[in-house]
Parts: sequence; structure tokens; C-alpha cells
Amino acid sequence: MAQIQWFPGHMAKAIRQFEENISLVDIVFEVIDARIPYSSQNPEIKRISSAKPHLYILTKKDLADPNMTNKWLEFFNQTDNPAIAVDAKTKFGINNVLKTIMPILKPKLDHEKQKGMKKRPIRAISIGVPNVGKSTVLNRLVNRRAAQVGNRPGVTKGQQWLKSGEKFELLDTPGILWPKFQSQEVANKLALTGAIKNTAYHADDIALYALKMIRGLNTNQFAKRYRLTEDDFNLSDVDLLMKITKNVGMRDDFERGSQRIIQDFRSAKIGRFTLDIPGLERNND
Ligand SMILES: Nc1nc2c(ncn2[C@@H]2O[C@H](COP(=O)(O)OP(=O)(O)OP(=O)(O)O)[C@@H](O)[C@H]2O)c(=O)[nH]1
Ligand SMILES: [Mg+2]
Repeated sequence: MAQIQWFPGHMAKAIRQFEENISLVDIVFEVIDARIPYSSQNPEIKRISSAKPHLYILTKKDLADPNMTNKWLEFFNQTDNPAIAVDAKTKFGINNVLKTIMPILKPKLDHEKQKGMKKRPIRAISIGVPNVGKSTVLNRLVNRRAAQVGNRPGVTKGQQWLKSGEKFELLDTPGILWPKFQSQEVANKLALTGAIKNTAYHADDIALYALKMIRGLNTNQFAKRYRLTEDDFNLSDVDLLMKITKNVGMRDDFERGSQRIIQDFRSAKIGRFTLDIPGLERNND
């Protein structure tokens, strides 16, 4: 399997800008993917922002395994930094952002009030890997389509402040990966969930990785979609990929078969999966 790497110049620039602007905000919204809450945490972001209050926002809750999302929330909420899960597409959970951050920021805001300073909006920066939903979350918070969003990595090209009346001043940022992935397992998960542009990996590598990870889970939905028999589950991953390609009418075009599996994973058509397990992931590094 070829090594996956994607760290273009604009990401290095985005990290520098993040370092410059971190002092301007009250809180960091670290936006992570509910399907890979460990693998979508960028160690560079942690290094730069560890001194600031943090809210973890797990997006794409609607695509993740609901039991695992609860476990992840419990896991994060035992740490100093709270976490919430949202479906940013339908807005579900967005109200919890303000509810969760107010107690954290209140001492600071009260202190400013006592010193006679004028009431001001809360300033936050949203940061995370590409395509995770940073801009969508901020659009929800300001209640309008202020930032461009799109279903591919690299939509937001530069930093942009979004304002909503008196309540928020929010800094949207481009998605950032890291110069070297801590493991190819992490890179595979980022590729499968759509954080890495598709020219940086081979679709069949990622489809085979998906099959390895999910074939034993939620077998009903998976088997039904690909018209698989019980016996098919004894096939190797490669033979299973061939079988699925054939069953979806693509004959022996494994490239297209692979793309179909990746798309079906991303839209949860073969089930809702969470690929990271709380507490275990660091053992994979
Ligand atoms: N199903 C689902 N899709 C979501 C959710 N949040 C965002 N999306 C979709 O994910 C895609 C990426 O959203 P963006 O907000 O552009 O992501 P971003 O992190 O700003 O991406 P970059 O600017 O490219 O780094 C869009 O197609 C959104 O509609 C969610 O909670 N659930
Ligand atoms: Mg964006």
C-alpha cells in the first residue's frame, strides 16, 4: 500500500496564521469527526492551542455509530475540555455550543465587566482537518451561509471572520493536516472519511481498508446493499471487493467498485460506523 501524504503549502501557511491569531480568541472550537474522534485530532493544533479553553465539536454524528458517540462524549467529558456532538447539516446539537461554553468563559467575561469594559461578542476560532464541517458549524452559529462549504477537502482557502450581531465573532480557517501522519492507520481513516483529497491515495487501498474495518460490523445493511450471501463473508478482502464490484454492476472495474464502497461508507448507506475506540487508539501509533 502506498504511503499517504498531503501537506500543501497553504496548510503550512494556515498553521502560521493560527499561531498568530490564537491570542485574539476566547476559545478554540476543535472540530473533529464523530466517526474518527481520535484520528481527526491534529497534534499540531494541540501544540499551538493547549493553553486556550477548548470545546471539542464532534461533527457528522448522523453518520457515526450512536453508541460509540456516547462513549466518546463520556471519554472527553472526563477531561478538562468538554465535547458535544452535532449533526451540522440539520443543525441538531448546535444550541449546545453556547450552553457548554458560557460556564467556561463566564469568569473571564465577568472580570471584564467588573473592570468596566464594554460587553463584547465571544470570539472563537474553528480549527480541524479538511472537510470535517468547520465552516458548516460556524454558519449554523451565525445563522446564515456566511462561509462557503462543500463536500470535498480544501474548500476554505484562507481565514475569515464571521460575525453575528452581538453574540459571536468566529474565525473560520482552512482545514489542516499534519506534515507526517503518526501512522498510516490514521491516514487511512482520514482518507476514508474524506479529509484527504482523492489524488493523494489509491481508491482500492482505501476500499480494502474499509472492508477490513467494517465487514464484521452491521452485516445486515452491508450484505443487503451489496447482495452478499453468508458464504461471501468467508472471502478474503480482495475477493470480497471483486464480488461487490460485480454485484453493483461494474463487472471487473475495481477502481469504480472501490469508489462506490468509499462513497457508500461516507453517506452511511452501508451503516453508521465509528472507527476509533476511546482509550485504545493511542496503542495503534
Ligand atoms: N452528514 C453530515 N454532513 C456534514 C456535517 N457537517 C458538515 N457536513 C458536510 O460536510 C461537508 C464539508 O463541510 P464544510 O463545512 O465545508 O467542511 P470544512 O471543515 O469547512 O472543510 P474545508 O474548508 O475544506 O476544510 C459538506 O458537504 C457539509 O454539508 C454533519 O454533521 N453531518
Ligand atoms: Mg471550510
